[in-house]
Amino acid sequence: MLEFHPEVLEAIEQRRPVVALESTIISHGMPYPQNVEMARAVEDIIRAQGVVPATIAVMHGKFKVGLTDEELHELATAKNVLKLSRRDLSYALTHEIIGATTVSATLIIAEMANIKVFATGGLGGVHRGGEDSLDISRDLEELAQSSVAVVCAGVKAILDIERTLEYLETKGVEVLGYGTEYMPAFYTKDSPYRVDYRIDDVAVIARMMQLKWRNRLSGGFLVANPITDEFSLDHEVIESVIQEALKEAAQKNIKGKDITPYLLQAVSDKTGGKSLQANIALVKNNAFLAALIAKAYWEI
Ligand code: PSU
Ligand code: MN
Repeated sequence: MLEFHPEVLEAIEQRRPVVALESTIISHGMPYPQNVEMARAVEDIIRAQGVVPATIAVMHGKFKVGLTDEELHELATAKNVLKLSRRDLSYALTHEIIGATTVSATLIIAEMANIKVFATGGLGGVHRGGEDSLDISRDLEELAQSSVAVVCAGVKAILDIERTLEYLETKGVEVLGYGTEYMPAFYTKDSPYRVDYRIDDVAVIARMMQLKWRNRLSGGFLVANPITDEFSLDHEVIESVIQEALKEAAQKNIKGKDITPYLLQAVSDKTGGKSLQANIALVKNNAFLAALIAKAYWEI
């Protein structure tokens, strides 16, 4: 079911580094045309490092590993794109509909394609109130099961960061802070919660990946890469915006897989698009770091 873009296939055959990218951030995370501009820019940042980007999605009954420019555009503009996690994959394949992969589904397909590094914006996690709703992103389960390093700007501030870190500990996922001791909070560069290990050197991350997997310790790494100061939003402002958005979502009874896209959109509206700017900047920043990690991993 895997269908490789020729550029990606060539890289895999020649054993050159590849970085996987998710597609829900394109279809559900950002409006058009910023979404497609972001997707193209991110791919170019990776290529500029001599690494091949592979945006992952489900289209025409196939697991796509790398999209053509037309496919990227189709995904960014199509209506009713399905947001996919593990349980949606067979439906999307059977009905040949366009499906955007969340971090969780991207991890599954990246592992099938033997891609070891993956860049995204923010990882899903335990939602606020998750102790009652049981809303815990599938992202955490797949990260625990997939031998892939995910580079993200931490956990979205719309989530319960502390419980997400506890959950990752239970599941055996290393949480590495790139140049930081504290877990970044997506729009803001840190939170009060500590990461397991601060690592300042990509070669060390690559070495940890190699030693973990070579010693049959399967499972993923979370590489938390803080947003840069230039784009980091004020913590107090973003917190009050999130509180408001959460209240509205509860009033409108928005739940399940709709809650994350709803909150991202609401936060963007309430910040006059500032959070969208931050989101774009942090994804680019993560793509760059992921490319460096992929290169360092391939070097050893
Ligand atoms: N981060 C973003 N935009 C997004 C997401 C994350 O900046 O759209 C998406 C990712 O695809 C992630 C998903 O895997 O949200 C998590 O959704 P849920 O909370 O329903 O598991
Ligand atoms: Mn959920």
